Amino acid sequence: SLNTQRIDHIYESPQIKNPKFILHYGDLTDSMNITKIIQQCKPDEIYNLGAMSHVKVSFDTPEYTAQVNALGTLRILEAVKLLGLEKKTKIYQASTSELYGGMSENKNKGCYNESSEFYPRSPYGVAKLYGFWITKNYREAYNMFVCNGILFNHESSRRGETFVTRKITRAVAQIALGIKDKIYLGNLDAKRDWGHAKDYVRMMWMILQSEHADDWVIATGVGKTVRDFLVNAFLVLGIHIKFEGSGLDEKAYVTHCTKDEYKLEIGKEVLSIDPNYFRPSEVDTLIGDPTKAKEKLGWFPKYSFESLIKEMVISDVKLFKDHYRAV
Ligand code: G4F
Repeated sequence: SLNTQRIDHIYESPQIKNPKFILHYGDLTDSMNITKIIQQCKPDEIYNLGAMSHVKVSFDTPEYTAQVNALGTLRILEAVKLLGLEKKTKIYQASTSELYGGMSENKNKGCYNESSEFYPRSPYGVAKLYGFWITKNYREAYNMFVCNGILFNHESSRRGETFVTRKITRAVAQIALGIKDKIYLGNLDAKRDWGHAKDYVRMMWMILQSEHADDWVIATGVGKTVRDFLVNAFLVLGIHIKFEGSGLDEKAYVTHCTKDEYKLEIGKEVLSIDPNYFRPSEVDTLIGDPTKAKEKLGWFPKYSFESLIKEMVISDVKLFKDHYRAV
């Protein structure tokens, strides 16, 4: 991707003498390309965050998802081994809470740790399951320092616009500024454990600095619904809403506004349900238990659910204000 806007402030061109940050063209579906980059760089650490990461989209592109998320992981592991870098290069594999699948049959009933059973419910989750096990297998078979971080949902103002948190914070900012009428969402009752990406990325680094290679759950331990997220996002701007109706006919309306800057009409409809956003097999509840990370690595998240939402909404309000000022 040539979209570098999130890293332009730290990017140094290779023309600079001794640049600290260099970009390479890479593609996880291309073994030779991956092997060549690893051969050139001989890295101390690899963080494999590359994925087709949208769960809903994976139902439309299951084969591509497997190529990238499952075999892409194998390509990195095998390249490191083939190049004889097993003792030098540590690898972090971005595993995911989607491995658990949130099935009520699962004995952990929605609160998962490193010993919980896996039951992925999407092509994305199934492909990531291969990534998890092949990473563990290379650790056991070849004694490589390779680790899985089983990350629950992690968000920030840089989150992709089609994931539900950012979709909500962008829409709330647009509705409050009068740019958009309402938001369309799918399952409002899905429950997730949402943390801040900054906290989780710090933990990724800590995982590779730990004494032994292992697998780690990274989560806050707090579960909230999509509905909670929407209510809290409007509240950041002093907009109170109430829900009426049920199923596909559920709506949300403005009840009152407490900030002069964001006065919406009382009774304004701000949410409708769109069945297109439901998944063929939904993961209802995913809440993580990060006890091991806290006890063994001393990791604690610094952000709360509320502070995460506040940061995202304020950032999106600024984004749209700046945009409309510029045009
Ligand atoms: O924001 P989401 O699309 O994230 P999801 O599916 O939980 O996956 C994210 O987190 C995983 C765990 O860390 C990662 F592995 C994965 O790569 C990705 O980053 O959806 C969250 C929930 C779902 O239950 C979904 O059904 O929100 C529900 N939802 C309701 N309405 C919606 C919408 N999701 C999206 N994207 N768009 C909606 O309109």
